[in-house]
Amino acid sequence: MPFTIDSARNIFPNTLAADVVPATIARFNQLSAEDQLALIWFAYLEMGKTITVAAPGAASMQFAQSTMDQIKKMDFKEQMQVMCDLANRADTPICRTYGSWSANIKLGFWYQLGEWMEDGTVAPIPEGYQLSANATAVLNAITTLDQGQQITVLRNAVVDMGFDTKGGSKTIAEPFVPPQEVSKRTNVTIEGLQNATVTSYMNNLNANDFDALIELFAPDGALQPPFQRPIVGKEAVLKFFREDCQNLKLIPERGVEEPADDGYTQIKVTGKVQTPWFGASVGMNMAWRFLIGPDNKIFFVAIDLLASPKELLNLAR
Ligand code: ECH
Ligand code: GLY
Ligand code: GLY
Repeated sequence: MPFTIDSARNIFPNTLAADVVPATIARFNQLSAEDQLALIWFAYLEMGKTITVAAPGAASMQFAQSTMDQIKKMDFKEQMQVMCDLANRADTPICRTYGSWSANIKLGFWYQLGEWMEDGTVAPIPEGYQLSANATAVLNAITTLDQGQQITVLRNAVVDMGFDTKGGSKTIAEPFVPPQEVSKRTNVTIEGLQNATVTSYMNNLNANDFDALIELFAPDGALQPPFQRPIVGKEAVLKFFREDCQNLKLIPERGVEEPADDGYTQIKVTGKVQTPWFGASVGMNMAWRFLIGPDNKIFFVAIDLLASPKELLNLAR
């Protein structure tokens, strides 16, 4: 039976992903806009005690500048309205502009607003604001997660805000970064695995060499980011790499390779991933599940955020 994208999604079914992340987001989405903003504010302050944004310049903000200038000029009431509109996903011009930004630009926008909320340029969360009982429960749930899961909840909350024009218009993403010079590249080693396609995948992604990276994929190949549907086809995957995958650091640790049906090979790798936002201070526990065709091209790869560090040792089928 030949593989389909749907059947490929089920390789290594014992992999335990951090389903607590989408579950928490679902509970978060039930809250009022005011509670959502205050909850993130409190969560962000709490997390700030142990981790800090390493690279606020992880996003280049020139595309958000005019929106941020616009917000800066508003009075507190209007500013709070804009923030609530974003949380409510209202159909307003600012929410539409926000909806057209890549994930990193959305994160950089809120990073800037957070600074301004702190220094009094933008309306703060009212002093003594009382979270509802449900919001308090969600905040408590977030504090029990590991750091990689916490930053994923925050990222997903931010990415979901604003008004999504449903792929109508082009995404506004950061400028292209040139791939790293070949002489400066690092090479990963993966305990228990020697597979040239997988090693090149890791090395090219670490070097921002997306043109070389995409050539490892089959024309109808797919990539499934954590908690998302697969992105299918080389063109769409390349767009995703360019818009959302700059300056990541993949640190694979161990892997296993075994034959699958029809001359395919299935490979599972576990290890850490760092985002440019937090650098080495947050290592996310991840798995990659590859299905590679007889032509050695990637037919499918799923990237999962793992439920616990114990899962790093789980290479069972
Ligand atoms: C304030 C209060 C009002 C409301 C808001 C506020 C601001 C919040 C801010 C939040 C900032 C959050 C940040 C989160 C960053 C998270 C980044 C993550 C990155 C994960 C990347 C991964 C990559 C995996 C991949 C691999 C591949 O092999 C293929 C590609 C890919 C406080 C003002 C909102 C400022 C900065 C979680 C896992 C490994 C799939 C990409
Ligand atoms: N959180 C992984 C991604 O969608 O980029
Ligand atoms: N997915 C890119 C980043 O947030 O680091």
